Amino acid sequence: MIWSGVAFQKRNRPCGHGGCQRGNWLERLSALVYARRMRSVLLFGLAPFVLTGCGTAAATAPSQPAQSDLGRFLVSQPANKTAVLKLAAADGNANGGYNFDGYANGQLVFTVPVGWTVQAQLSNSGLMPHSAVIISQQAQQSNNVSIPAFPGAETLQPAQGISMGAVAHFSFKASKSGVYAIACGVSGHDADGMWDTLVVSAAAKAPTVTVKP
Ligand SMILES: [Cu+2]
Repeated sequence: MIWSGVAFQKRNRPCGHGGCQRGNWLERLSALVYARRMRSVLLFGLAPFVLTGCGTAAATAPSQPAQSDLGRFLVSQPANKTAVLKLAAADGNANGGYNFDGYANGQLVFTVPVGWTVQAQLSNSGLMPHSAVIISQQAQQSNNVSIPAFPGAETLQPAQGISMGAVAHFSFKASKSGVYAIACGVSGHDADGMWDTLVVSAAAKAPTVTVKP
């Protein structure tokens, strides 16, 4: 956060005279006042920009995280060309809990460069079991969530899913460019909208995560 960074710098700057180690109360006070003022400026001054930046998604679904928070769902490891996707099943009440990371119906879009390794981590916060399978658009259109688009691109026993509080991992090589669905393999969940989008891109240089407008 910018304001905590400002406060940190103010508090830790060298003061150039003795006695700093024990803390100069006046300096601390001024840093605190400055940090609070900056926070107010940022919170209220930037609020309109933040809101317009989020567009209709923020207006229609205020419980969803802001675009700037999406980074927590993705870790990029460029040195070994690996993208780590964090999929939280039933993350809040969006789409009646049938969501990954609070999004459903393909709205959350992960993009990875073709040839990269994808490591997915699925956690389940919901009462119902959930799973994750990477499927092609054709498979999704024919309601077939049982065949992953890449070898290994599914949690174990996806039709059964993992229970509340459990965590599952899988890893695969995104060897073919295209648009895929990250779908829940438990019967009926994908059809109810429990899927995010995975784009395997020949043009992308680094993995990204965005929200469709
Ligand atoms: Cu599910």
